[in-house]
Amino acid sequence: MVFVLKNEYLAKVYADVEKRNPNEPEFMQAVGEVLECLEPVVAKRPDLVKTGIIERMVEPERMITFRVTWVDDKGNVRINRGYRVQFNSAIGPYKGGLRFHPSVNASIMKFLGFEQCFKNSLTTLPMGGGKGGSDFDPKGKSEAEIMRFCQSFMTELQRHIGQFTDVPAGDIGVGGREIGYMYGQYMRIRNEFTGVLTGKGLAYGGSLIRTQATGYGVCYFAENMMAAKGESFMGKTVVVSGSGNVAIYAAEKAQTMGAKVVAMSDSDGYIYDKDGIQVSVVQQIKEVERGRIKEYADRVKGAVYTQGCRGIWSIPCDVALPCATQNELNAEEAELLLKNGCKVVSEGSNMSCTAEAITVFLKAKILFGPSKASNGGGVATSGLEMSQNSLRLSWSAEEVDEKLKGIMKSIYENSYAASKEFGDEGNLVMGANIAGFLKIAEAMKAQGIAY
Ligand code: NDP
Ligand code: 2IT
Repeated sequence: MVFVLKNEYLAKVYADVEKRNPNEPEFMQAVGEVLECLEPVVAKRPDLVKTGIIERMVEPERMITFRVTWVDDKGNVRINRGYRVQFNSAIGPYKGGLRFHPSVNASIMKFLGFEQCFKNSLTTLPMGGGKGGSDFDPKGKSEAEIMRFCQSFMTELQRHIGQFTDVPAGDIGVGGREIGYMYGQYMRIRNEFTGVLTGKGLAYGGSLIRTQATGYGVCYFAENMMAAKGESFMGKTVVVSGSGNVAIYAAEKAQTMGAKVVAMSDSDGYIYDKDGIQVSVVQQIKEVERGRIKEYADRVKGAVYTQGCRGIWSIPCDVALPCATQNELNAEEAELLLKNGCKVVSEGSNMSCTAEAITVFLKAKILFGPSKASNGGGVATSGLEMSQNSLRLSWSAEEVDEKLKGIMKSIYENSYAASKEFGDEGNLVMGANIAGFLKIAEAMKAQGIAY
């Protein structure tokens, strides 16, 4: 265990979770980080200990796994496993993305669902936490195979979700295309037009800015951290890992705010463009052609491609925005970033940094935005999509963007304030965990325990 749990009660909670969830390293990592941050809360709030809030919070309210059967283009019957973890509904309907990636398993679903509760709480909107997905690998599948898989997945998922129960959205491997196919199947089966998914197309209930929201939010959060030190993105060199939905719009926004993004990646390797990445070229390759980042170097003069995605952290930068996947940045890579002058890290992917890497950044006292806080713009805008669906109205891009900016500012301020109140000013890992926790804890306490 890399976490230091001096408090006997918290150490016991951790040990019990570990016993009940063997071989789930990602889930234990997410739980360990939160428990470590809750030490000062436990000291101040014996009422929350007495009512078993923390033990209840680390156990999902419900976890559904199901078989997804589909037929590939050659007529073969294929089987995948589907998941929906409904983690906590104390402050609103379960809300969180769906991930389609071959690495998906119970541990990854539970870490994502657990963290989603705190993130959603921080957004200031009334949303509980959940996550889902499948070990289906979208790579190399035809359009028709993707459609059939999404339909089959929703045939089962539809019985567990609803606009007031559980509202899924996208994540790795699930974007506008997949949401469209799943929404179509939901309507076919249920015969109702309702805001049951977010990230929908604009023609059928989606919100402007939802596509951009996570990446934009990551930059707004970084800008809030920097503004407190009299700094901004202007003139900064930035490295963004990944080249999916979050990475693309983080890169675009960082450039708009005056920075130069010099590197991006996918799971095969990374590109370096000393003149500044042309985001429109990345969009053409990844969003339109669904190709590989390597192709950027074939199209843009002076750009260099290097095989192996982790090498991206060896590129000197002022600001690092990890936007690919969990544990994509370890302690050695964190040291390397610091050595090369990096002063700001804002996590776009969930749990981007290993626990050891976070320790390196916190010790160095650089500006570190933990994903629960820094990437909350995506789900926050999903919340705004839900509001628009309920109102039967659509807000303009400017209206949504202004609300998103305001929410990112609140997330920063509330996290900062909690870090100060609980004795480690500026430690936003602690601040975000505590601020996110307290709102859910108060709700759970008020709602009582079913004897
Ligand atoms: P996409 O599927 O659009 O893009 C994922 C990117 O990360 C791709 O470049 C992909 O490369 C890379 N990647 C995925 N898995 C791995 C891996 N195991 N190792 C190395 N690289 C990998 O997903 P998103 O952009 O939506 O999501 C990225 C991260 O942001 C995830 O952690 C997600 O949970 C988080 N997030 C997403 C939100 C959203 O609204 N979409 C909201 C908040 C957080 P390749 O193509 O080679 O697989
Ligand atoms: O991790 C996340 O916050 C997301 N994938 C977005 C969830 C959502 O419901 O918009």
